[in-house]
Amino acid sequence: MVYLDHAATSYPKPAEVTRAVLDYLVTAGANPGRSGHTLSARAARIIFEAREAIARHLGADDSRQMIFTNNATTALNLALAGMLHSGGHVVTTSLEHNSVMRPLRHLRERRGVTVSVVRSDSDGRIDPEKIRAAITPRTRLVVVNHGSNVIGTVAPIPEIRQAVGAIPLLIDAAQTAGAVPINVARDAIDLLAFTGHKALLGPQGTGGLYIRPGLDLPPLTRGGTGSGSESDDQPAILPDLHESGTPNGPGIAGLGAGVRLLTVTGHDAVWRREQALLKRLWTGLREIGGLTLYGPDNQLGRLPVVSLRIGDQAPSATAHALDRRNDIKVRAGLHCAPEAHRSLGTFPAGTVRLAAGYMSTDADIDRAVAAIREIAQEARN
Ligand code: ALA
Repeated sequence: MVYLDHAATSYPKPAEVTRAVLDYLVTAGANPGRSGHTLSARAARIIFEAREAIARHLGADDSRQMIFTNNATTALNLALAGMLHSGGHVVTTSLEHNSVMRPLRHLRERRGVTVSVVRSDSDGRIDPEKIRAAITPRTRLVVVNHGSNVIGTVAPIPEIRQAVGAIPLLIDAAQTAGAVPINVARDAIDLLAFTGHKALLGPQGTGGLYIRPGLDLPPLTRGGTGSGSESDDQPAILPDLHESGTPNGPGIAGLGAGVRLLTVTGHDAVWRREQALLKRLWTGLREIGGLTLYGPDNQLGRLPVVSLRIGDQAPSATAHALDRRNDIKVRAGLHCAPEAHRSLGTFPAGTVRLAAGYMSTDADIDRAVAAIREIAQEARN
């Protein structure tokens, strides 16, 4: 089996991650931060250590600024609803996932938020100057996808930060946290949403939001936190303000193990490996006749995520053939990012997406290239 669907979720998880989930369930499965007993304290300790690990990995000075959520979608909803709760104008890009587009549509209809969508070029690149030009005196937030889940292009965060000036900047790092070096302090990022189950190698049902110190963000949910229980006011301290209800302890334990593994490996080593995988994949695919590859024709600075089409074959038919004949797992269609496909000119059928991950092997790439070559040859005959 060849798994090239890492942009949807990384698989399989490293042994360290599965072991940490199991360890938590077996040795610390009490409710963290609620009961005072030793088992509860052990669970709380594991969650604290995971929070510290992710804060260090993403460059946050204080781990209390790192809020755990169920996924990147919840983190994005929290950030968008909080920043735009009393209306205003938001600038975003055509590369955004529905986890940004749908909450923004809701906020437009229910809160009168106005939305400017800066379109990428046909290679999926965003011009920071176009973002600057879209800002108005009413702009409350700029939301930018860090790495495209459709074609892997990576947005130039420092240039975008400079272009937006003092306007708060929300980065959707669903595809990049764990894959592309990120430093929220150095890049002056105000809010950064991430998922735990992709390049950070953690279990599904994990993710989070980094919130810049001093940024006032009302919570999306309110409830029990194990702190300040005498009051029916939500505690104002972080992370409690945004973390009501029992957390996903086993998942967060696994996420902590995934992040620690990446930290030991090193940001640069992970990024170099992903670049090597991309180069191998792109170089192999571009030799195949009858194939359309999307995105810039170079292998620099992109995630190992490649979108393609074989002639006029339906992307779903190609993905089905890869799965049934070659046991190769990829994702076809719109990848929950219809505007990105409009920018690429691949709406509504979408593309076939091959998404490698840090743990993909050269042999995985070679088998996928050979299988696509065979399907493309058949399609031509
Ligand atoms: N957003 C994920 C993907 O791109 C699920 O497949």
